[in-house]
This record gives sequence, structure tokens and C-alpha cells, in this order.
Amino acid sequence: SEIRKELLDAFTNAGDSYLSGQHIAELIGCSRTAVWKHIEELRKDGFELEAVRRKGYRILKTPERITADEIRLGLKTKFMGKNIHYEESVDSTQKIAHRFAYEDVPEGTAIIAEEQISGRGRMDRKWHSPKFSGVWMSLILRPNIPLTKAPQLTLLTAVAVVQAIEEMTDLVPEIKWPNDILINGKKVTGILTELQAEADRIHSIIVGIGINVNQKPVDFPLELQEIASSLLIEKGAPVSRADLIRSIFTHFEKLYLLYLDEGFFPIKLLWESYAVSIGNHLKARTITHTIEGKALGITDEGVLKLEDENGVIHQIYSADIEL
Ligand code: BTX
Repeated sequence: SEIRKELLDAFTNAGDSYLSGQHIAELIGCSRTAVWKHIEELRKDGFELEAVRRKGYRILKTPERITADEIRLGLKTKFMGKNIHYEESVDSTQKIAHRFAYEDVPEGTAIIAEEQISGRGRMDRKWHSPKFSGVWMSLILRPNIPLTKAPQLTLLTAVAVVQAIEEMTDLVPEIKWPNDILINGKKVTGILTELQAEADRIHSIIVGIGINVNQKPVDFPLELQEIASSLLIEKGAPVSRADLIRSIFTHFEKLYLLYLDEGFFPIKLLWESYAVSIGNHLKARTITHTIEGKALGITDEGVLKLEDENGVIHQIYSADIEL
């Protein structure tokens, strides 16, 4: 807004010195209460402000934004992330991606937001996506594969994200079938794969990636504090979201081209090397029932094989896994 611009200009001109509420009120022509409200809004948007009695306000830190330019600088992919659509605040990047996919945007288009008001997980679950601290991104793909193979893209994406996290940190991420990435047992990433199809042909696959990057423990709602974590928490230092996104584009494109060329097998081998669930006893909760057993691995199609106590091997296409 106009007032926001004037306020930021005033702080720019003040440099390192404090701006009193009275002074700001005069500069932008509003009441002191209104000044206080504008300051609170700045805080909500990620600015760190210091308020000192009798002196006034000073900006300590501006919010860390991702800019498309920052991502593009140094990006060497052929098509992944070449077309970036950036928004500050959205319902869900998946929603935008679905709309774009109909409009025939190029393959590899990425929709990235600083914040999602109603980010979503699988089966209508919520995905917590606070401002300026995560990677909330949807990728549009148009592989020429049958519908039944679409879930393989979830596994491929998990491998790409693990490789990117490994490149950016010295953390050891692990994959929990099919779509969770854990660090020290806590969820740092979720992947949601959706598709648009006509008859049995895939029109687009939309891969949603949510990564907790720079959240502090207090940034998680209570119900997530035990089960979720962020790269910052695990690493003990912030991670550049733009660098992480660029790294995901790079690893993703490599894996995706390999996949289109040679099929799922090489991806499967990589995936298995990062998976925690394989060899372990686990519980798979499908929509209709729960199966307990030992995870034997995934099939060449990406389906989980679970051996129950009677030695019967079940193929699990979609489930929630409890380790
Ligand atoms: P999921 O169904 O496997 O996981 C959802 C569950 O994970 C929730 O029920 C909750 O318990 C937990 N959860 C919610 N938010 C977080 C979080 N920030 N960190 C860790 N755990 C959480 C996973 O679904 C798929 C998530 C995809 C998110 C991306 S973000 C970009 C794109 N847009 C969009 O709306 N969704 C995708």
C-alpha cells in the first residue's frame, strides 16, 4: 500500500537511528494508534523491529524473501524451474498449478509461495505453511506414462529432495514410504502428487513439495511439535531457500530424464538406499484396514511389499505408515 511505502521510505531515510511514533505519524499523516497498527503489520510480514521507550522504532531485519531472480541465478537446468510463478500468499500452490496446467504452461513450471493459507496434504489433511520459512512449491510435469505409474513420481521427487537437502546440509534425511522425508525421526517434508487425466491419458502431473526450512520450534503448532522439524532446527543454522529450490530443480531434472529414458528401476535403487522403512516392522493403515508386517521393499512399480506374520505378502498401493 501507499502508507507501507511511505513508512519504509521513512525507515530508509532514518538509517540506523530510531523513528519516534510521533514523527512517523506526522510523516505519513495518521494517528499514533494507526502507526502502531502499521508497525504490527510489518512484524507480521516478517520484519524484526526494535521498540525503545522515548526513542522509537528501528528495523533490525527485513524478511527473507525468495525471489525468482535469486533462484534463476546459477540455475543450469533445461526446463525444470525455467518458468517460475511466485506469490506472496496463496490458498495452496496446488490450486494455482491445477489452473495453470489446463492453460498448457511449459513442463517444469514451478509455482512458489511464501505462505499458504490452506496448504493441503493427502486425503484433505492440512499442511502448515507459515510465511517466509518454508519451501511451498508445486511443479507441473507432463510425462508420457500410463496413469498407473503416476505414484512413481512421488518416489522420484522424494529422492530429488533428499539429494538437495544432502547437498545443502550435512544432515541425513530418510524416506518413509511413500511421501515423507524424516530427519532424526521427524517429518521435514511432505509430497503430494495429483494428476489431471483425460480418459487414460495423463494431461499433467502436479507434484506439491512442502519443506520445513527455517521454522523455529515455536513456529510449529502444538500438535506438530513432537512429529515435525525443520532444517534450521536439525542443522542449527538457517538454510537459503532459494539455493535449496535451485538444487531441487537440478536433481529433479536429472532423475526425471533418467526415469523417462530407463524407467523406474534406477530410481527404485536410489529410493531404496534412502528408505528407512525397508526391513523394518511397520503398520500400514489403508482406507479400509490396517496391515502389520515386515517391509520387504518396493516392487519395480513402486508398490510397497509387506509380509505379515503368516508369511503372506501384501502389496500396498496407498497407506499411512507407522514405523
Ligand atoms: P500428508 O497427508 O502425508 O501429511 C499431512 C500431515 O502431516 C498432517 O495431517 C499433519 O499431521 C502433518 N503436518 C502438517 N503440516 C506439517 C508440516 N509443516 N510439517 C510436518 N508435518 C506436517 C503431506 O501430506 C503432503 C504435503 C504437501 C504440501 C505441499 S506444499 C506445496 C503444495 N501445496 C499444497 O497445498 N500442498 C503441497
